[in-house]
Amino acid sequence: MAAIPPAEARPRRPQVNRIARRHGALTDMETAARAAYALRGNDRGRLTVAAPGLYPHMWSWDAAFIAIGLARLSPARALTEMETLLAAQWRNGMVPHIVFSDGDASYEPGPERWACRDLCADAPEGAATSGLMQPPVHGIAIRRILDAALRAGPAERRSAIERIRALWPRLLAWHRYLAEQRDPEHRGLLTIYHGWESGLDNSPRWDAPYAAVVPPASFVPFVRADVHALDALGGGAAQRPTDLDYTRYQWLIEELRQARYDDALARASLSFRVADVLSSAIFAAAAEELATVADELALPGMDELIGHADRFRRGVAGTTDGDGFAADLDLRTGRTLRTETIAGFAPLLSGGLAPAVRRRLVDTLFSPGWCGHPALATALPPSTSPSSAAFDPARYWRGPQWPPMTWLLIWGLERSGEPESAAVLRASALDQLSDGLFAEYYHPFTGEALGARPQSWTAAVALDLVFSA
Ligand code: 9WN
Repeated sequence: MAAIPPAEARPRRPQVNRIARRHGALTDMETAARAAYALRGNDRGRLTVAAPGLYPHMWSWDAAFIAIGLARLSPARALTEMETLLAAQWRNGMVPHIVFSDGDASYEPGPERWACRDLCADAPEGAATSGLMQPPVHGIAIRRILDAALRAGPAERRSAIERIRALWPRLLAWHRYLAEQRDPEHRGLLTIYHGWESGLDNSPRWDAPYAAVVPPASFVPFVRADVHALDALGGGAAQRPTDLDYTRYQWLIEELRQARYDDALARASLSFRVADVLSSAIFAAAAEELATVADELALPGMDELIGHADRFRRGVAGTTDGDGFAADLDLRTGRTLRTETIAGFAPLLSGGLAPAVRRRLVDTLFSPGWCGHPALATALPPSTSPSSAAFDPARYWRGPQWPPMTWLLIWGLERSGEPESAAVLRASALDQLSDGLFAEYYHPFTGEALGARPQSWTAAVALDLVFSA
């Protein structure tokens, strides 16, 4: 039996304002059953749409979280999700941020606006895709699917291992693309060309770089579809990025089209280029997870994956302040972007902090600026700290709580030797999800469900949290 470490070496139990389960809340098993039902409803056969209405297609990092949840029900179906996504991989290795499903033209920008196949020989032949990427959570998903398959019967295990072997060249090509094209200067930080690539689209992280994205007067923005889709749920404009944000998003797509989705041209010409610390931490963690898969299944590329994990772990740690809180970098101006957003906790995913610094970062996570804020309905990290001037409790990534972000932090705390803190967050997360609505995001003070619902990745992380408790 392992020796019990001395008290001072043990992680301290965070002091947070725990709340009892609300009246009428579902039990964990009821939450899981409803989550499975929601995922089934969003399943279109070989892909799960991110959410009906607002997001009727497959999104890259959503698909990874969805696979993590599906692995609890069926490793085989979880692998189908990854296979569909990776079948749409570009020839240069990029995994696109949207894979368009047939028959729904309601989302803007749709395939015609991206025009990837017309503009770039790297775009795939099959499904239409966008021309951006999203955070590389996929390696984490593959590890979780393999773990689930190893707990299953021999036939299911064998089949899952064969399918992971078949996906392996695509997974390696994806990681190589990220390491080579998105970090050509070996900073250990991934470059992104659009806020959408960060997955945290309108986070205050990007306010300064977006201020420099100025569409020409001749640019005519297309009509937004997102606000109308949310109106049906009683949400609408107040919960989404502003029109000014959207015009900038659309203009950046135009700039990318002009660069014909060529990485070298994009790096040289785009008016938005930042090093994204959260995506970089996810990349380090995913590379490490894939390296363990390579090791166990005797697959190629293990040293390369370990090399990427080391490089990006150091890159992320290199952006931190004295308390381990991480920052992004504006590559156009060379300025460090220190914002009070959830991305600051990136090192809890990638590791590499000295234990005392990591402890201070965990203390920050549970402090009144974050999970310990007295007005929170559920003690979970908001996307932006309520003490930040940029905090907006109902607007997209500027304040609400996002269940997949909570999941990532729980996962990161567990793997970085902070299991007690992870357990506290897990209990709060299950409490939030016991409304059974699986909202895209939650109002941190009222606990109100916001955005699209049922959002597939929310249902997926609910399933995983119930079964990993
Ligand atoms: C643009 C699907 C996606 C998530 C992103 C989230 C939102 C899209 C949008 O929805 O982005 O990619 O139209 O707002 O910000 O993280 O992957 O759920």
